[in-house]
Amino acid sequence: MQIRPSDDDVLLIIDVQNDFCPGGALAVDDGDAVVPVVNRLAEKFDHVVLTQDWHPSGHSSFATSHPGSAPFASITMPYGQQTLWPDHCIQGSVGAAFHPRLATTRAELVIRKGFRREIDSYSAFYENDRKTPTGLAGYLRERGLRRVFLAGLATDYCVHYSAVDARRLGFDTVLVEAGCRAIDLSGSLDAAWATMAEAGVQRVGDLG
Ligand code: VGL
Ligand code: ZN
Repeated sequence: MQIRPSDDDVLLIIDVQNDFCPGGALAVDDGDAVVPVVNRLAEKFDHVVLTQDWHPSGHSSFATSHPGSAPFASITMPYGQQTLWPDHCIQGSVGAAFHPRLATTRAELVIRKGFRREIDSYSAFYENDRKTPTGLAGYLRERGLRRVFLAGLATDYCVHYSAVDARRLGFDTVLVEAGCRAIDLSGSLDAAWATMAEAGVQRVGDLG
């Protein structure tokens, strides 16, 4: 599919960080394969925004913060269900840094998320209560950006939540599959595709 990004399009690159790449604390299979793809995509856009998962140590999404709970278990938090993860993307750590080959220089904005100990934030737009904004929607609107293209890690978590919220906020939303890889925890990828389709997220293989 050929899409010609216009000057009110933005590429939102989600969480291309060392901990989500092979060898990292929460490695996504083949996660580093997205790096050349998103670098190529970024060349096509006038506007590029990056997100960075950015947790304090002892974050409430870490299994280690819940004695007796294992990584990848699900628990009930005041804001709803939360999957527990291995400790990852600790503020200032090498794991939280962008992949060394990610081209970051053209990014206009880096939005950090998950920095409050008591709540996780998968989406670039809202924390996991789905109510507390990160400020990204206001930024995009004030800049006149209307259509959001997404790529990055992981398809079924942070990319998925960001895409659904972008639609909910009224942005045209396109997910570029070649630039994404998934965690796929007990059917999470199929569920994510279904939820995104229902929300009106457009899915394209790549941008020609
Ligand atoms: C992510 C789980 C925990 C992601 C971040 O970037 O998809 N997944 N934190
Ligand atoms: Zn995280």
